[in-house]
Amino acid sequence: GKEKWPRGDEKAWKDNMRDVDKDVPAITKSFVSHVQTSLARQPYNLDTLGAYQAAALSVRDNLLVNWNETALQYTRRAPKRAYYLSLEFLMGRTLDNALLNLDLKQPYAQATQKLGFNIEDILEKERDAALGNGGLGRLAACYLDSSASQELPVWGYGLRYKYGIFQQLISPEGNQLEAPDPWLDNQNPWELPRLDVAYEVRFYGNAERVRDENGNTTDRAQWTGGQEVLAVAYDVMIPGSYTRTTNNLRLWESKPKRGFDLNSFNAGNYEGAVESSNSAAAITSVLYPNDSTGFGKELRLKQQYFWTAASLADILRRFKNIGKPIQEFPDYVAVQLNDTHPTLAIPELMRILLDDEELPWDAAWQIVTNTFFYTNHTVLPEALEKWPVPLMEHLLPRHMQIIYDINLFFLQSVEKKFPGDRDRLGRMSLIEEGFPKQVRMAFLACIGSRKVNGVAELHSELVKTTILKDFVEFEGVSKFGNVTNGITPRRWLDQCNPELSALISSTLKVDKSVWLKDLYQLEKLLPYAEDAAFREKWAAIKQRNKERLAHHVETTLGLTINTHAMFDVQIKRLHEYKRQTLNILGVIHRYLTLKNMSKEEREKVNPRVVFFAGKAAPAYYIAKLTIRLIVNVARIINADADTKDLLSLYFLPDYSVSLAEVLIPASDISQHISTAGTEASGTSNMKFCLNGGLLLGTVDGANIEIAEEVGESNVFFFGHLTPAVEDLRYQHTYHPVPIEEKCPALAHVLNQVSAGLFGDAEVYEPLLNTIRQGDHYLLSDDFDSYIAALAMVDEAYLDRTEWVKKSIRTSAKMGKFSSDRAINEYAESYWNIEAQHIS
Ligand code: Z2T
Repeated sequence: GKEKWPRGDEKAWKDNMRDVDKDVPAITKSFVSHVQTSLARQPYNLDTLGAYQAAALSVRDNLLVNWNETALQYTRRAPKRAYYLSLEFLMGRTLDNALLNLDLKQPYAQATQKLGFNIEDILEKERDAALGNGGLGRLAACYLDSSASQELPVWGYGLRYKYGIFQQLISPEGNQLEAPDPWLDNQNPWELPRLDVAYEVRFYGNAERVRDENGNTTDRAQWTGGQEVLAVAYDVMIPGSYTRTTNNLRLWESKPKRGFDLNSFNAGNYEGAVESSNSAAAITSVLYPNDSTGFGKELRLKQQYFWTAASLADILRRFKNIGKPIQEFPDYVAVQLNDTHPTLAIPELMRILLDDEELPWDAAWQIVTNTFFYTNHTVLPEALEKWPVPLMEHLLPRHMQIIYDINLFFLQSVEKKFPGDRDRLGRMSLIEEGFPKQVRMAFLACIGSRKVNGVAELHSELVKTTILKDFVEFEGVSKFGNVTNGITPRRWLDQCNPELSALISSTLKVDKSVWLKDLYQLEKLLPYAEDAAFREKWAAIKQRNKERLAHHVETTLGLTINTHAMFDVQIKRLHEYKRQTLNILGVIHRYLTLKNMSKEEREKVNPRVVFFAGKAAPAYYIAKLTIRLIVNVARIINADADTKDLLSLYFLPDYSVSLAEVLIPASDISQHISTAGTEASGTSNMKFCLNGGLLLGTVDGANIEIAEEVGESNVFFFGHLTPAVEDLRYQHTYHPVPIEEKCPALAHVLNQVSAGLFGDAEVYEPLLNTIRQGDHYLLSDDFDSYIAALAMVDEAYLDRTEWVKKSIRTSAKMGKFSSDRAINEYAESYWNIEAQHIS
């Protein structure tokens, strides 16, 4: 009450402050006003895209009211905050999600109806924000939704790529082609440029050690020269579900510090001056399209430093506004590192504390190791980031010094605990020997963090027993934990499957806001599995979702799909470890079996439609060959009059979040069939199950925990277990058995492909040879049990009543997989932050 009003007449301000629109008249007014002024258009020429823009601007106004209030209350209360640093945020579309989270979908539908537009048509006009590759980026997006919904003071920090994940085109031969994703072309109403929030970020130059009065070097240095680039903030509002809390996702854009280089300009070198501007802008121009395959070069490292430096500067500035001593930094700030991509934040905070704040080394290290938390997302060796020392020395000379210092002190402490163990020192060093030497980013992230976690139980065990085994022995096991991934039930049920959402609410006799924010409530559906009338409604919704998907495919690709068949779906990034190849070889096996059947035998077969979707990293040759094989198998099978009513196959191009929202609710069975121990968690498995799809999978990642929840009788498991994998690979290498002997069924399928049954006989040889020789992902070991599992799925589908019961039971037991549960685990066990109710 005693607060001094900032400026002018308080009443004049407060009487004119906008509130959130709640009723149809207010929404109608706001929509029309945006058409008239913000868009400068008139009713007679307003198309659906214009209507989308007006609706988006109007919803944005509402979000801004809450977003400003949230920021204000956080600033006043100064609670400890958490920051989620992720190079990827795979947000998808925003409008529908915002309308649902604000509980304004109905009034917006009514207002736009009255003005001559259908809300669903409006929603379809929005482009996906696809600033991510797959699971890791979508996880970050789910965590933002859950943080806001749980009223937690969490901000995301990322990059504002001009081009998100590439658009996938499929050539007539079945090759993947990549086109740029110009997602910003129609303007983006969901971002607020903050030209006032900008930081300078340095690259290259020289780092001089500061010397003490005796001329000895100290822990401090001065970093000067090189190139300075400007980081400019763009803010994206993140509304919580059924709360005022609206958090922030801050994305950085790179800009040249000056529009042109004056010296070059004066020297008549106009082109050179413009070029230096271009190289600064290039930093945030494109998302690197690698998921858990290799990683990028110099520009990628530049992206990583640009983003971590700007984010830390911003976090530090916010901390300093509280006016507390720097030693208390970890009491106000927790930073979650989403994989090793932001690991440079560790030496960067050291640099700030040593060189700018002038803290002694130990005090700085104490702060750093209480601030950061590291999440690992893969144990595949080829995906573990390592940066060449010469590149680091050139681009970030001061950080390379600091990394050497961290390594020195660290290895000294290892030597103290394990005297004389040279092998161990070599294994644990942050620097891997070789030509060139490389910095092991996972090790740096591990020793610089308070805690390290994996993303599902099995994966977290593998982190402790494989890649970070020595670190567990050295630091103790309590530093290493697990937070099983989750998904937001708002987008992945309420938004993508509105009919199922409505059935759940009416059955539980509660408003959806209750179970959407306490997903364990779904367990109350269990008794209804025994209720025939309920089962019928449940099954009818699945059927309508299948028809919705078929309609989508019909209108976008002109293909007609049999909606009475079982829908079998595998949608994820293309990767050898995910074994789309196992699936397509299984489809061929099914096709050959059908071809050999008599007419009478065929009549007993249950029709199946197989869907694939997913992108391959542009340089991943084998993954691209798999796409080509799928497309060409589809071409042959879908045209075969003998079998096409019983088996058909579709590769849907350009997989995206919004395509997933149509595919997932339509699936009867989905496939999650990675070689045991390779898929860290998987999150689409959770999405399918939440929508009442059954799961066919290996004993891997979060599949295991899904089975624990729903019971093994409700999932279809097959394949070797993780402990067998190492032995099997050893056998493949040292005692290879010809595939004809080991797995005749698979050998036959491979031979048919080689013989040209699907055209291009020689084209597929490199792909087939990965199985014939080495077979690193164990297709020949798992093929027979995979085929047996598919047969069990067929068998189970024949008893439709029992199938629907399984479907209901699966969905009912998905409570654990809400990202609300996951984010609360991070908040309580890692970050030590508390919910802030925004009044
Ligand atoms: C990614 O999406 C994942 C792991 C990565 O390792 C990189 C990317 Cl881009 C560096 C995935 C995992 O493969 C998947 O199992 C997991 O569910 C997901 O991250 C989220 O944790």
